[in-house]
Amino acid sequence: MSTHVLEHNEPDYLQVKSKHKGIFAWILSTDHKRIGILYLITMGIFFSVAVLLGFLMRMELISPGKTIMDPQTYNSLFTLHGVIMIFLFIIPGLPAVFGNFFLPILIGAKDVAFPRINLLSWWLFLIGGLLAVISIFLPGGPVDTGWTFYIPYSIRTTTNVIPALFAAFVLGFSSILTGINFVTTVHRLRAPGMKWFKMPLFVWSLYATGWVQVLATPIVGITLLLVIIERTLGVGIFDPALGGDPILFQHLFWIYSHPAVYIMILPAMGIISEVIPVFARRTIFGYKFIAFSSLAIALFGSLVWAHHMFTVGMSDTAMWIFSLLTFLVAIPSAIKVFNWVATLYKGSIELEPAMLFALAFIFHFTIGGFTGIMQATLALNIHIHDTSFIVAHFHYVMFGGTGFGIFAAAHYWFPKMFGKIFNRQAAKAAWLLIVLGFNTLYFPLFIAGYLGMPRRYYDYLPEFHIYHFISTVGSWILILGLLIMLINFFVALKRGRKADANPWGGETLEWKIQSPPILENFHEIPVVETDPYDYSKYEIDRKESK
Ligand code: HEM
Ligand SMILES: [Cu+2]
Repeated sequence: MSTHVLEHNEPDYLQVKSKHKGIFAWILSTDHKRIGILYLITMGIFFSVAVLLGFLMRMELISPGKTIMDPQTYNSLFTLHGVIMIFLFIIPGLPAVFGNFFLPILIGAKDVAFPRINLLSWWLFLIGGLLAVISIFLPGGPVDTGWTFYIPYSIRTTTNVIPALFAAFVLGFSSILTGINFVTTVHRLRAPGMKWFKMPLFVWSLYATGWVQVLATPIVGITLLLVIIERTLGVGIFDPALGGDPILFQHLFWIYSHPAVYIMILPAMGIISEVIPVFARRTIFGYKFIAFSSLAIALFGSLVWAHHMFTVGMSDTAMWIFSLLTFLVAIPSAIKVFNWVATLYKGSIELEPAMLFALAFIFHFTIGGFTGIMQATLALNIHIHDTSFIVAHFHYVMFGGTGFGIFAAAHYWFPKMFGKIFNRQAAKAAWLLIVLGFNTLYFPLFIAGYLGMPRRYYDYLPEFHIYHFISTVGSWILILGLLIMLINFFVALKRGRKADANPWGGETLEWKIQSPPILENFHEIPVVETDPYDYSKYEIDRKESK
């Protein structure tokens, strides 16, 4: 493999001259790395806005009664917060940013299979995002239906449901195109010797995710269009007043939106599988189990949608089956956790920032997983349905899991992407605040929810005050940590020390090329001979030194 990195003096992808000038060299670029950065910037902005909305909601909830806003505003805020976090941050997050940047590199390719379609997906993402933002300011006011757009309310409300639905529809296209691109890239563009079982696990996870994106997203796209049709033409598909079936909407919605949970979590699991072996200096335990469990999660995870609907009035048989299937999805998820922990066992662990975020991921994901099993239990589900227990659960999975996966990836790959190294002490301090703040923010909501605090409520009874108060204080700590993390990255971009090609001692292909990479990633396409996580030399060293 070519390791004579520094002898060539080609400009890296950040400096490459193209036929376009200035910003156009970016927004018209078909280089997968630049597209990844475009997603990073747009998503970063959307994320900040949604965190701000979350902060405002928490301020409202710090004490009972009206604190800083009226109820209608609160409804719009949780809708926008949800829509932005889900459709503009956590679903596209890992595939679009880190998948775009690293998938081709990890399999030894120069780009994705369809670079122009890749650019088109970013444009659709941007347009969809802007539409969602514009919908806030149109007459009628911001949507207030919740991000799930449940019928019949989303047909009755006079707020701007149609532009918001249309925005989500456009975003769906973007997601489908990314999925098609990744699946094709994995099939067609692997370097010589990169057999299926030599692929890094992040690639496996993106591959499984790609299939879910392609197969599930069209369903929600059509469903959202049907709601628009229902609102404008009143056909009577979903509207009970016209003989339609509101529960049909919920089925169609969750047939996509439950698998979407795996679009969110699988790539994060893939990143954890990259980070752990590197910082434990151990060959990953159970490579094939981890690879296949991604496929199993994608497959079984697509069959469990109605666990969101145990209280709508389904037949007992349906409830039993969906409950059982949901328990089954826990198995491949647990396999991954066991394999990560087994990899850590007797490793020589280095607590670098990326590793710290990965460990926090495992901790939060385990809590999210167990509380998910609680919800899959029919009797318990009836008790905790639509309480803040659910809010705590999905924030543990989505934020504590995928969010932390994004942070792990950001710290792990930052030196490769920008050729700079950040301040590791500051990164660890940020990590500590984020973990503390996160748990202070969301753990009390489990208790409050179990005791009966409903979700999506603007006001509450005095006995819930203490939980909300602690939770709001937690949000301040969390946001402080997020700010430190962000500032640390910006300072590193401006003034960071130059990063080596391989600062963490990784074995996958991205660490064998220069930081930041050149336009076509590799000077010559590598021939792959070793496994992606071959740390046997460290393991032998360790045995000998005993
Ligand atoms: C600083 C960070 C955050 C804060 C303070 C926050 C706070 C909140 C609050 C107070 C609600 C309203 C719950 C309700 O009324 O039922 C909420 C809802 C929601 N949050 Fe967050 N959140 C944060 C981060 C995130 C992240 C990172 C995600 C996604 C990954 C997320 C996803 C959601 C979703 C989807 C809802 C909608 C709940 C619903 O409509 O039922 N949040 N959040
Ligand atoms: Cu689900």
